[in-house]
Amino acid sequence: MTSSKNKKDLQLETFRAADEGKPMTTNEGLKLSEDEFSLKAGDRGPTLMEDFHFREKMTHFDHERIPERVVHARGFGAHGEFQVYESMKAYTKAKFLQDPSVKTPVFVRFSTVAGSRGSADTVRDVRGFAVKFYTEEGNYDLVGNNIPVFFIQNAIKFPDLVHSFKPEPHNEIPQAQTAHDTFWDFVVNNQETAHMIMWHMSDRAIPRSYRMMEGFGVHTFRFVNDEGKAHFVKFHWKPKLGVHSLVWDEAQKIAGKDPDFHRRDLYEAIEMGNYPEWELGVQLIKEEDEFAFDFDILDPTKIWPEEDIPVKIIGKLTLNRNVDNVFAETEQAAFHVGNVVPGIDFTNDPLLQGRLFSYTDTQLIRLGGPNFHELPINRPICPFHNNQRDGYGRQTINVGQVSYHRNGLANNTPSVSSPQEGGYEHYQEKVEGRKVRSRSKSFEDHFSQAILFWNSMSEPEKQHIIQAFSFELGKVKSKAVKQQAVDMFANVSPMMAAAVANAIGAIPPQKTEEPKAAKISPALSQLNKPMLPDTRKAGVIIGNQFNGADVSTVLRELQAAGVQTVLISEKAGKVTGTDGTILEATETFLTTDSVLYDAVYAAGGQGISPAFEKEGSAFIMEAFKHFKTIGGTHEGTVFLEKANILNQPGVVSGSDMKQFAGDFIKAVAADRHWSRQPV
Ligand code: HDE
Repeated sequence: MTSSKNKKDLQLETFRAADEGKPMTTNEGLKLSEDEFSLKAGDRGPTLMEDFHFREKMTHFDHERIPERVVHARGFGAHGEFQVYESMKAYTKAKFLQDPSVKTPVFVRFSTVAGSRGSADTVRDVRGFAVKFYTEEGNYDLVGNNIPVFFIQNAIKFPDLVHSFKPEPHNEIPQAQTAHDTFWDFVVNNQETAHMIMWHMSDRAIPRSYRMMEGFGVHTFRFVNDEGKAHFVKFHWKPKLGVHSLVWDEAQKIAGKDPDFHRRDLYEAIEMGNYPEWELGVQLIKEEDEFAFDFDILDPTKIWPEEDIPVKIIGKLTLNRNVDNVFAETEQAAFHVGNVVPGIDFTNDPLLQGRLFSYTDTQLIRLGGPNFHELPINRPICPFHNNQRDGYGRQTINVGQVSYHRNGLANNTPSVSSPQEGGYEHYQEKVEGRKVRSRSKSFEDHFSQAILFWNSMSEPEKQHIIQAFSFELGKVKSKAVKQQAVDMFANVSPMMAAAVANAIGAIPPQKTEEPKAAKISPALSQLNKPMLPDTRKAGVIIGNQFNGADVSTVLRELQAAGVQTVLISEKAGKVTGTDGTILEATETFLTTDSVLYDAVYAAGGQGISPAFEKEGSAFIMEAFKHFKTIGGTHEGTVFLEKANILNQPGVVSGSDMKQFAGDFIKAVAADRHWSRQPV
């Protein structure tokens, strides 16, 4: 494994095969003379059993599929590197967090949770954000999500939760959606879900790009330093590009127009050299302050508000290399919350404790046995030695006579290491208690932080939450479930619950008094995150006889600001400007769609046909409806005039090209223009 971007280095790895230009052989290495016809008794006769080549090829094909992940089946990964900004020695002895000059190779897999492997990227769902650090002390996996809390508090409920959101078993409908009866039945009967549901109904569940999502370790972990002193820690990934989302109508349309929208976005960004970056942040709480908060810091349905416990930014993750083979790398990647290094330890969060069992267990069936750690993507970069042997698919040829610990014949090696030599030592937390199956009293408050989340949202974000509830519950058939949901979320905001009740035909809640907004956390609103134009995609509507000099100036300015442009015209190919400038249109209205862009620039052209003009208007109006930046110059301005949107927020026009480009770029950075009025 290497973090290098140099393909030459990669070819040195024995497990990476470049087949191009090589003679074809069987898997046994026999050169083949024919690969199109099976061996038959006569030209028109039956195929012969003797045809070992046919049998090998077909058998391999017949066994090409492995079970998809039971959750997080749909995902996409990339390689990169992580670098710490300053030594974290005071808090943890983890080696990869000590030296700012060290680059640790990483592999990251993003995913949706509910859908099958072939489902669409832009569904309303939580996103997985799993990071494997290949450190010199072994692999460390930070297996997180883009939402900082979870639906349930105890792992034993996980199969129930998952069964409720998967397609219903009697008809296997719906795919990759929570908008159905069983999920909401689970929610109303498990009120600990309240906080997570608020996030799930928010814009966080329909991200614009994997590159524009936060990531969270969710659980409380422990950092332990070399003196054995521990801190509770929560992990955050903060995207350099800010946190951005789609709007729901757009997300649903993209699911049809380009089901691969998120994986394409990540793949293309890396191919173009726009390497996505996230900063790693940690929130730290001293061991002695474990009980200093009005929530239990081990409860995975609670955040630690950033305003109370600041996020200390400690390093940077960069993704800079696409995989060579999605199956071999992304699909075979096996993450495990229990893959830790000295200096990182667990807490008694009952959700985390259950995950420590589940991940290895699931790999055993998915990857077909206990040797999945030998797959190239899962191998540590440091040597590994122990007395484990054999099993399906074993690759390592362990030499020697001895395969047991406490031996004399090999001088009792492989030997264990003391903590000073790098041996992992579990944090010696004192525990005592009765064996019970119960919820801790300190885990009983399900609504305070759901209220905190709601109160921290901006007005447009609140409206989106109401619309999301109305959509999801609107799809629920059971009137009882709908009503229970309205009553449950009246505990968060009676106003919100009443608006939802109104939309879905339920009775408004009896409760009318809004809970007191004791606190808000500005860090929870996406509108308070960085706003940049970088790597946003603008569709440029252009026709023959466009103003060559002016349009070229605009395109240059956009490019310089990092805004990507895609030219859309009547036909794919060359478009000619008034001054002879020739540009290349790569898309037509047949091959692309308004929902696939962050912004539209109507550059126009004197040669635009009435049919093209009609389609261009529809394209622009769709962008307008989705609150996107729209710009027009020259004949393009006519589109905006005709649509009567010229004076609306985020609609830019002008005759000074530099000024226009500057305004357009600013509007793209501001992202969506929520104060726009319908026309
Ligand atoms: Fe997972 N989860 N999970 N999960 N999870 C899996 O492991 C599980 C939870 C997360 O890209 C499975 O290899 C239990 C929280 C990600 O390969 C499985 C519980 C968080 C991924 C599993 C949880 C996650 C998984 C399925 C409740 C955020 C995809 C396939 C106790 C902190 C990793 C697999 C990838 C995958 C179990 C809850 C994140 C079945 C039992 C909370 C990102 O082992």
